[in-house]
Amino acid sequence: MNVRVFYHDKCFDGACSASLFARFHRECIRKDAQYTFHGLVHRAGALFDEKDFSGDENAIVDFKYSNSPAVNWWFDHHLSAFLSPEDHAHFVAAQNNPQSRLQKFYDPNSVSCTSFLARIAAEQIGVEVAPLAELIQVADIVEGALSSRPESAVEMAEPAMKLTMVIESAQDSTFVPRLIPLLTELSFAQILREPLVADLLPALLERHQQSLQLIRERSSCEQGTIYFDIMDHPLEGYNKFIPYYLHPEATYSIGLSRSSFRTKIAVGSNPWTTTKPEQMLNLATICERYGGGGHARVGAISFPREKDDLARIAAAEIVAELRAHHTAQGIRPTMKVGS
Ligand SMILES: [Mn+2]
Repeated sequence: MNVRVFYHDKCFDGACSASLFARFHRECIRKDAQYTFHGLVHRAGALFDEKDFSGDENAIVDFKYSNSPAVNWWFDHHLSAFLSPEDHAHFVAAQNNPQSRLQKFYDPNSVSCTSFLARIAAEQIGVEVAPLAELIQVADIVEGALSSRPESAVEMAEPAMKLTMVIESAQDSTFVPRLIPLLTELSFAQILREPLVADLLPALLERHQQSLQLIRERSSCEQGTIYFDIMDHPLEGYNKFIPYYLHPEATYSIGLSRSSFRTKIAVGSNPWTTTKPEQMLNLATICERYGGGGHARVGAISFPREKDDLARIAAAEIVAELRAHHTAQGIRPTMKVGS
C-alpha cells in the first residue's frame, strides 16, 4: 500500500505531524505500507492539485481541508482551516459518517498539530506516545512559543531551534521529505549529527545572522507594532521570532518579504508580550479580509509576486489598524525591568 502524506511545508509542526502520522499509521493501520511525503504551501490561487492525491490512501496534516473524495485522513488546528463555507459543511457532514469521523480531525484550540495528532492517536487508536514526548513537547514550544524566550529562539543554541531553522529555510524540495522519517526515529541531537542536516547547518547559521542584521536595519516599532519591508532582499524565510528579539516591547509585527513563488505579509504577535489576551486583535480575522488566514495570534497573506504594490498597500492598512487599536486601548509597554 502506498500512502501519500501531505503536510505544511517549511514548518516544524508540519514536518513533525507528518512523521507522527506515518509512524502511527504503520504501527496501527497497515504494517506493510510505504509512505511518501509532499509539502504544501499557502499561495495565491489553488492550494491542491487533485491529481496529486494518487496514493492508495492520502492524508493531509497541519494544512487546510480538502473536500476531495481521495483524501482519507485529515488533522488540522488552524483557525482558518476551511477555504470556504462549503468545505466546512463537507467536514461537518463527514463527522456523521462513521468511517470518516474516525479519520478527519480538527481542533483549533490545540497549540500544535503534532500534539493534537498524538492526543487523538493515544485516545482513539491506543498508540503508545510516551517515547515521542520530546517531539510532541517541542512542537508545542516552537508552534506556541511556550515557556521559551526570544533569546533562545533567535540565538539558536537549542537543537530544536536549529532543526526549526533547517526545516523553515530548506531550499531543496527533497530535504524535508527525507528528514521527516528521522523525526520519530532519532533524538534531535542525533538528527543534527546526521550528514543530511549537519552539512547544511554552517551556511544556514550564516544566513540566519544576515537576516537578523537585515531586519535589525529595516524594522521599527511604533505604537506597539513592528513594521519592516525586506521585499528587495530575496529570502526563503527567516526566523519569525527575530522581530520580537529586536523589539521586545512590541505587541504585533508586520513583515513584507518575497520568496521565489510569492510575496508575503507576515502578521504576527509577540509570544512574550505582556499585553492582555482580551486586548489583542484576532489576526486570522484580519488576514482573512485580505484573502489570507492563520491563527488568532499569527497569520499571513500571500500575493502573486507581480502584486507587490497591493501587498504594500494592504500591509500599510494593517499596520495602521494595529497601531490605532493599540493606542485606543491605552496599552503601554509593560516590560519587566531588567528583562
Ligand atoms: Mn501547525
